[in-house]
Amino acid sequence: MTDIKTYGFPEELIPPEGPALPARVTAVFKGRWQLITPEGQQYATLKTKEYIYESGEEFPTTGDYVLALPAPGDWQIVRTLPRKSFFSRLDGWHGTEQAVAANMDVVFAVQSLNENFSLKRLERYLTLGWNSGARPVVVLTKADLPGDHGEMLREAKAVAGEAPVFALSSKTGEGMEQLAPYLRPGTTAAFLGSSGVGKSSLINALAGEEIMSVSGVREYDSAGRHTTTHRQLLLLKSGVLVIDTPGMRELGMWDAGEGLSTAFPDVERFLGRCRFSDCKHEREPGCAIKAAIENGELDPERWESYKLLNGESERSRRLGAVRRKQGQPSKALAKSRRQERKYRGKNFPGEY
Ligand SMILES: Nc1nc2c(ncn2[C@@H]2O[C@H](COP(=O)(O)OP(=O)(O)OP(=O)(O)O)[C@@H](O)[C@H]2O)c(=O)[nH]1
Ligand SMILES: [Zn+2]
Repeated sequence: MTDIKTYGFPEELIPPEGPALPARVTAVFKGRWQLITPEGQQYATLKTKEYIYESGEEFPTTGDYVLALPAPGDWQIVRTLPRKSFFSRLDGWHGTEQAVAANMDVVFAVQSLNENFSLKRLERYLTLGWNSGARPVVVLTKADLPGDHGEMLREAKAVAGEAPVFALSSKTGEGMEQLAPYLRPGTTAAFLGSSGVGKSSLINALAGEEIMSVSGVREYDSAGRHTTTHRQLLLLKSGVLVIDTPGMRELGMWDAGEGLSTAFPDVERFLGRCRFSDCKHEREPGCAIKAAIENGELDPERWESYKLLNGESERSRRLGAVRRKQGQPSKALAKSRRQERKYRGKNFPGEY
């Protein structure tokens, strides 16, 4: 018997009785889902009636809590339970939103304290983090490298807003203890950051063992053989769950609306205050944004970042709308998205 609560499964989502059992998606392959269930690891497919014919159920992704019917071979997934948070990318071909990771509690926006340090990138990860519904935490890695990191730390804090900022080193372990409050057993964590900032090293440091390589997850079966069908959701010895899916590296600013407002409260407070409601904030008289920049109330750099990310978000939304017009079902999607937003407000018991 596996206690799936150790995999983060919230108590209140566990169905009172069968036949379907609660499970969490640990990896997604082509048409096949890897699950952790009360009966250990299982593989499953989607039950056609629920997912295709009635087409109301959102396709499960890594991290999803699902209900599945046990079977001698592949199990059958019958329900995707409401998501607490999720990352999605725009499926450019179908014009639909595709979830790539679900039910993260905390999202680490990772940057390194070297020449790759970029506030613009940090703002992007923070926006994605807030928009996912999880709690973003900024991690500045490689604090062991020589140099005065005070200025970078201050700059990061200035753009992070409500998100905490920590400098640490996976190599020496300095500063790692600051993450403890965000990494209680049963917590699901995801990591955003460009290649080389030290995400894998950080995960290894948290795991206390080498589970990640630069090329991705290294996992071995009980006989010590390398397994190719690796997990994308890992349970660390500490009880923390780590999500690392290929799709997370392709996140765009798809529908970043809510995340932008949370990541840029300093910009948002001037929006909607211009004389003309369709103000482009360029040369119009009575522009509140321009006035705020001129009198020093709004940092022009922040405005530039906001414009860039907002523009990206609008473009992908428009692309999605066009594609949907060409005959893609979107009602169910919009509905489930609304339900999820509602559900998100609720914290799981025992959570910070
Ligand atoms: N000095 C120092 N080097 C580090 C630290 N963390 C990671 N590195 C080095 O930075 C390089 C990249 O680290 P990775 O952990 O592979 O980075 P990543 O973000 O996972 O990169 P991708 O797998 O390409 O996404 C490696 O050479 C690490 O040894 C640290 O805390 N201090
Ligand atoms: Zn304006």
